[in-house]
Amino acid sequence: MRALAVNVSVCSVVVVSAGSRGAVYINELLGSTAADDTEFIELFNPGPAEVDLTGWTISLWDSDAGPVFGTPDGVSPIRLRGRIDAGGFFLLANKAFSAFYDVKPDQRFDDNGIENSSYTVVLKDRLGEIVEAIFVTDGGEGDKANIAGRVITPDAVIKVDGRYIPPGFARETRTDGKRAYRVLEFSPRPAPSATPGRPNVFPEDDKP
Ligand SMILES: [Ca+2]
Ligand SMILES: [Ca+2]
Repeated sequence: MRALAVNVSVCSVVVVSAGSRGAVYINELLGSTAADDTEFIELFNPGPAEVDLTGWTISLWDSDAGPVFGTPDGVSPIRLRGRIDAGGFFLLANKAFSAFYDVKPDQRFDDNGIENSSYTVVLKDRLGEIVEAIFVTDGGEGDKANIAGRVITPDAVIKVDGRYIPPGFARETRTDGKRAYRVLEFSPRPAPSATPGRPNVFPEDDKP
């Protein structure tokens, strides 16, 4: 029991690792779509050097108030395998993804790997330090960002109007370091604004 207590203590110290920030981040995620869920997670490396993702993980924590709070979602943690180029993308996707997108993912995860209710997605580096944590919520009362049930302050909250779970999100590229996200579409499939494996597109990018 003592060892468990120590582990929990260590986990509670770091919310965001300054040393890891900016190295690689979650650039886009689609977790809930019409019919079978087309799910993918896109990482982006804005840095000047290739990053070996071996040992990195993506964890998904149920964030709905109630008995399931703090339990891991189906495929969590996803242990990353491979490398991400400087200025490049790393794409994880489920099987349903292939029916709608003509791009081969770098890594697979199981279908229905991302739940369709409030969750916290956490990217950790090979040292186990948190790179970022994003809370995606349907606005349910008592839902909170967490890691294994420990409430955290996330780096970003993705929420539409509190009546349904955002289907997914895409991060805007900004030079001031601030975060901004666009919410992807639930329907039709594929989400028209989703850009798995390539730079995100925003409405202003479409203007002449
Ligand atoms: Ca899902
Ligand atoms: Ca993209």
